[in-house]
Amino acid sequence: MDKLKNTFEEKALPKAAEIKEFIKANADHVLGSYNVDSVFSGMKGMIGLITETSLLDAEEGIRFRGYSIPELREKLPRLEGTEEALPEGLFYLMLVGELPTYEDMWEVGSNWTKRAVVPKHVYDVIDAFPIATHPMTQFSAAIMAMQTESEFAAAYRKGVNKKDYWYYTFEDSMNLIARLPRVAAYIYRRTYKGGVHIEPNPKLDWAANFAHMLGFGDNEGFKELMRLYMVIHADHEGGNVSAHTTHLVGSALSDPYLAFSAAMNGLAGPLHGLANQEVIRWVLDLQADLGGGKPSKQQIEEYINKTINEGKVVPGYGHAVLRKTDPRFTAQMEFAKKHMPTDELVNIVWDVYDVAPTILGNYKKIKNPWPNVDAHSGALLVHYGMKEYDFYTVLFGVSRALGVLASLIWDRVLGLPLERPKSVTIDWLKANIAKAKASS
Ligand code: CMX
Repeated sequence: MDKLKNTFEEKALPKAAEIKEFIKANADHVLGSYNVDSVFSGMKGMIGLITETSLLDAEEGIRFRGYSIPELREKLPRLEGTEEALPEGLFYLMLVGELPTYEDMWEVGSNWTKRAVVPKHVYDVIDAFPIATHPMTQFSAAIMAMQTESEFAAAYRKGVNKKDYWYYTFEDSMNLIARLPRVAAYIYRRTYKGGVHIEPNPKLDWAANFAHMLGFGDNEGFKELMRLYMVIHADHEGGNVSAHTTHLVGSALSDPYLAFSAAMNGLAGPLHGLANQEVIRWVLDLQADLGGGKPSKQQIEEYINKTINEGKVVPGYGHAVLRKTDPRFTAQMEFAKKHMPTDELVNIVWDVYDVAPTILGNYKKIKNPWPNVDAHSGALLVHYGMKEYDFYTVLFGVSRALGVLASLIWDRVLGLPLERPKSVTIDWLKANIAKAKASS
């Protein structure tokens, strides 16, 4: 068994036993109450999930196993001569629950390098799509094509004991994470670079190797950006669409490939991960509207109002949980201030940030007028030459695998059950309310 799997087993199995005792002892503890509005608000704020890897606070933002993004950027191990923490270390932290040593982080990386072999038929499936197919559609289908490799599905078919589910979920999750950069880079090079592909470089860390396979191997700035990008997009507790979908589909004991592909279909929605491409499209449309150049703050204000008056959303702003500037936005802003402070597109993003919260705040229905993670990421990518914005959500997806698959392994260790919330009809609701009123 590999070192990470051993470490995980040592930590997770006693923890699972402890949690079972905790559930038994506290089963009657009331957590909250909900009303008709909660049911019609997409279940926002209703506690219904357990996710160990991260926790989101509306004011402060995300904490991964208790560590905020600035703390992670300081405490997670990094390579000599570089400044950004490596996603390998974040994965270790989310899975094991403790900060990794440099060696722990390194072991995760070499483990993924060994597993990063994509079967040929996966490339054939991608190549069967018309070239103009959206990269997220190609990505989701490629993950489905990899399902032929599922060790969980094979073990289940042979009748594996449920106490060993986690073992095979771990194998599938590690294989998937190892292979996703290769698949994503293949889609990028096929779609935008004439099908000229670049072999992996096993000497590089996971994010830098991804940058290399995308075609940015000579660009140290882009490699640093990929390290940061892969860390900050990895997890956002359990209720967001991609994390929740992984958990929900996985709860039917669908294997990690089936669950993660489904999650990517949710990430491909414009209210979730697709917002990162929509932000750049929105800024370019704004510039085109004005005949090019850098818009003034007043022109940005007018364009925000125009967008809302046309019944559309301003992409990159608002959040279902957050009520302040997303620290993932701030981390990218700090990166940009260091590496590209005079970039025009980056400066437009900052000008939007200067004016949008006040204008959006004037629309009383908008609960959060502040920027989310997607408001900044595209401008950084454009700076380094990745201008094909339809591809951006695939980058988000590769990173998101780290958090949601670490969580899926925990789901199987904890033996979490099939998810099956109750639904009712509106007639049922009316009758229920009428009955309550009659008896009061
Ligand atoms: N622009 C215009 N209107 C917005 C808005 C925005 N950025 N954010 C919210 N609103 C509107 C909603 O569309 C909704 O309008 P209706 O009542 O007419 O339907 C109203 O304000 C209330 O919405 P809310 O309670 O504030 O926000 P929700 O929790 O329903 O939705 C989110 C959250 C992110 C989908 C929403 O803010 C939005 O659409 N933002 C733009 C898209 C975006 O950036 N998504 C990425 C989120 C981060 C991620 O998952 O990657």
